[in-house]
Amino acid sequence: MSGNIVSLGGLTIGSKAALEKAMASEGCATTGATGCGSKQAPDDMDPATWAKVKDHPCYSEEAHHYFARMHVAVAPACNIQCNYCNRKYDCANESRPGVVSERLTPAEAARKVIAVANEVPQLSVLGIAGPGDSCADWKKTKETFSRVTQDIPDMRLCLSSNGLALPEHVEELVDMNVDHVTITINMIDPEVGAKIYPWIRHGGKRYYGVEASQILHERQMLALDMLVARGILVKVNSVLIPGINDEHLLAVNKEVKRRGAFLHNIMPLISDPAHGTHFGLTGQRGPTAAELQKVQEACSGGANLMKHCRQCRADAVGLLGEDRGQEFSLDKLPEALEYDPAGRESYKDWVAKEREDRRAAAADAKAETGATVAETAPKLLVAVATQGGGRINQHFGHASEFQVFEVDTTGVRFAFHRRCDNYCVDGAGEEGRLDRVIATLEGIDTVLCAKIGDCPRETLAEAGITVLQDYAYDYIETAVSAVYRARMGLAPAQAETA
Ligand code: CLF
Ligand code: SF4
Repeated sequence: MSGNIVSLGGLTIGSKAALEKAMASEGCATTGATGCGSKQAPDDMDPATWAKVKDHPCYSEEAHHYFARMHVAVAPACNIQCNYCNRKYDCANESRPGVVSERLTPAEAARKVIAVANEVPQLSVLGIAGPGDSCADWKKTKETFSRVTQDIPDMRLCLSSNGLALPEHVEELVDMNVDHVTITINMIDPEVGAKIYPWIRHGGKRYYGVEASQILHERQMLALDMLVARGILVKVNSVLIPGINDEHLLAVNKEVKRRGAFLHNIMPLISDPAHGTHFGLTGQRGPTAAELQKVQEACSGGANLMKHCRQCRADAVGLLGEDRGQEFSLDKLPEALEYDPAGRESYKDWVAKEREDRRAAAADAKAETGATVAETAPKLLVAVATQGGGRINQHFGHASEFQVFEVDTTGVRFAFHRRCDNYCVDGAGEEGRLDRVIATLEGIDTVLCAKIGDCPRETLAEAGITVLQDYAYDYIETAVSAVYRARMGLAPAQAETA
């Protein structure tokens, strides 16, 4: 168990006091001092790549425990039609459809970014991810990025695009120091594409069917090649559409790996008639969790897979899985705002130290597990309630998602997340919700949380799920390893107290 017990639960809005308290407990200065802890790359990554991903919550699973992103919806126009999109709602490339976003001018967006940066020290990335296409509405995207970097030079810029207009803007992206670009690539075969894209608009002309998808495919591959050649990290998003591209995504994975994509994020189609999309209205369903997992397993060994995507809204604010956009709607922002860098700078230094400590703890736990457990020991799935920081720091009843880790003799790995309605409402548990949480946790052996009451713990035990609060505020990897050793009978089990 780690000796450094710090909860990041309070490190959110109005949190400078909490930040100082957390950092003081780590023995760090609170005034933005540098050099507090190691900033070295992990063993399996070169330092240049690490410098780009270490504070990007989407490009590094580890970083998503510490850093937040925000999206601004500034570019509503689009140059293609996807059968899963209705632009009255959000862009389904990077966001959950079904909720209308607040559209912003570039000046409004820049003001909002300052407001969030002053209140959320975890903020590291500004993304433009719909509704619409960031490159089809290029002037607004470019103006937003240049306004923000004038105010906050260290803000990482990230954009998402369908790729059609992307090749025209690669040089400007390089000039603006954009080093993360996502292209949504759902096919490399235009016959498959024709089932996803009814039309595109390119060079002032509209194209339909297979011809449209052929052009889109060529432009996507060109964009990918150009970005990789310029050293920009490319994440490829693919929407998994059962019966249309499920088997085909293996070929997509191989091709984007061959061309140098950094990550491949296979996302489930979200389809509902209420969204008014072609797929929603014609009954095209999304994949089950098992179908998604099957495709991801088929792709293992190819391009690195992103598994911690939360399919964020186009106006999302906060850590992945968190949605704090409503706290920063335009009507709540002051007219004049000045950026104060102190909170973000101090936080970055604190994370560097915390990260080094967590890594050392995880390595110790891995060594201990590998040394003591038989080679044939089975795999376990352990769900954790966390508010970030890589620690078990959330009460069971407050969790609206659980991060699930798989553990075996080779170590602890993030596997997937499961969402649910939180069990506690206004301080009291709701029976109906507990049933749904239990259904959400199907297949999970153990849940780790900071606190749980007797009643829900016993109900979960009857459903075959052990809940432990003994590892409250420990690092996730350390705790999951300890649970594993206990389950395998090779270490003393923790008492299951409530
Ligand atoms: Fe936004 Fe996308 Fe940049 Fe991340 S989201 S533009 S790369 S900063 Fe991240 Fe959200 Fe998944 Fe996107 S979790 S939907 S992958
Ligand atoms: Fe909709 Fe995005 Fe597709 Fe354009 S690229 S049609 S905004 S999902």
